[in-house]
Amino acid sequence: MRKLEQSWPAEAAARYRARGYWRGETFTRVLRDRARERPDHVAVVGGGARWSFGELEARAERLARGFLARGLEPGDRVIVQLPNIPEFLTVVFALFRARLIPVFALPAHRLVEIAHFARTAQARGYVVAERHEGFDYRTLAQELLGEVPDIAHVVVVGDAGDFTGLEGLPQGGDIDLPEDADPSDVAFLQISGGSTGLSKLIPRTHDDYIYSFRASAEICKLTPSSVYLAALPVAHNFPMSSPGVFGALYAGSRVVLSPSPSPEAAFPLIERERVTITGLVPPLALLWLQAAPTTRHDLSSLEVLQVGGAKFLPESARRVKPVLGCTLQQVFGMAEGLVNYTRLDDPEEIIVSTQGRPISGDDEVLILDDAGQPVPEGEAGHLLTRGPYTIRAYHNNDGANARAFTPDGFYRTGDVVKRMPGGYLVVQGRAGDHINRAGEKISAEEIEDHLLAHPAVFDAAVVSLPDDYLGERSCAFIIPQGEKPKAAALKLFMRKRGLADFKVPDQIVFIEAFETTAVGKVSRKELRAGLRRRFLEKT
Ligand code: J2J
Repeated sequence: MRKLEQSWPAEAAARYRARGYWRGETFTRVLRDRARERPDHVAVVGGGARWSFGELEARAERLARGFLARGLEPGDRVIVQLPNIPEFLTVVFALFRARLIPVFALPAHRLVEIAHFARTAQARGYVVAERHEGFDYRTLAQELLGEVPDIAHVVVVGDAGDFTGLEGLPQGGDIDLPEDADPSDVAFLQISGGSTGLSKLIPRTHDDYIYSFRASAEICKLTPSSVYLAALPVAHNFPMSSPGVFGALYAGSRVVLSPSPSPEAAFPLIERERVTITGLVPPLALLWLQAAPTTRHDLSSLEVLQVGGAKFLPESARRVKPVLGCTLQQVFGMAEGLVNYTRLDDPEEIIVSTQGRPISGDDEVLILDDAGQPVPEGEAGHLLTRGPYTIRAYHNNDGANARAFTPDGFYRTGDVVKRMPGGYLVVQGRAGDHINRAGEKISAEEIEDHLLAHPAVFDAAVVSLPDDYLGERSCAFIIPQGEKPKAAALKLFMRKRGLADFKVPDQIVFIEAFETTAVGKVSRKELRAGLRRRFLEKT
């Protein structure tokens, strides 16, 4: 079996075990335990389905045999690109049961991203839904096979066309399922926000990830009578694990999957299923705050609204309780690990003005100035962290590892934060050049590279601009080559290259030249900062 690496130094691992964070649990055991304890409790609701814990486990087992009978082998990586449908959970638990390694992609990803994940993870399988929001993923699968021939198996949920459907997988009744994973094994690859260049893959182990969502479920006070609504795309780390669908299932709660985070889709589900907790990114929280006062749906079951992924401003945060009648919880997390929460019983001022404090007493947090020295409490600095669920390395990426981790294993988050009394963090901004567009992280560098491939683009610099709705939007400054192209044509060019829609620049500004200094060219970072500053001064 091809094993993936993620390891903590022996001393740290021993400490995390001794302190009860890593309890030797695996995803398969967690589901088995819940299925034994409450086989008939409804675990998953979505589409037309209502599956109990018992049914979820039985379906996952059947599918696990199906994947292996189909020819996938334990250790193989399988890209999972599914929207919020109940099959997401059966597929993922089936992959765990078969010792296959899911690689999570978002429904918004297109050929460029999927091919990159497939190559980097050396994936052999790809599981997609037939279509979602008008997009046909079978076409994408076809294109992927052209680019990455190592993908030997495509499985489609829904009408499979020329591919194999989930229901059409071989029954595999005579296939022996492998022994369960070791808890310290890598369970799956998660996708990084991609602050520089292409997204990196994040190997998470059973031990570390299960700790993060078990502790999150405790912080969020989930019980078997809680109902968690997954409104954001469930493959994202926030709705997956903070506490997300996994934390909810761990606690024996019910998971409800909304096909979209819009009030139109989510409000009726909240009413029908008596949802108690859900999570949103700030722009969606604003939309909900706008829609709630006039909705005909009863939202009174909602006890907690979590907001995270990007900064939620105090003015907006203050409105949550009066408008929605529930407790706000700010969540500042990252797929690499560290997650901070305001606690449900924190004073209102902490809840509205901070992004919370870490999950674990063993989350080590450093806040350093540019010279690497700790800053005093209340002053802004670079956030570095290590702990029982923060990775020590990306998958197969020595260059990124050398940049992102210190020699003693701290992860450089790229975020600039202040530490307040009690260890609460306030996010001030970030050091890197990515754009946080409504919680979707976009690397300026990656977009510039795509723009430069257009024959009419001489040079390009992509920056973030403040945006009332998105928080930040992307703006590409372009020096044309020859005849100036139309902005719409450039955007279409980006889409046709197979780039996720959210990465297509929101705004394009043509300029004649970039600034250089007397000494020569300025760095890309200074260039982007200068362009942003001058643009904002003019408007
Ligand atoms: C400001 N910036 C924030 C916040 C994340 C829970 C919640 C979110 C994520 C996530 C996650 C922020 N205020 N409240 O994985 O489990 C920015 C920071 C951070 C980056 C990570 C989770 N919450 N951010 O958003 O991997 O810049 O994870 O480093 O997508 O989002 O992005 P991502």
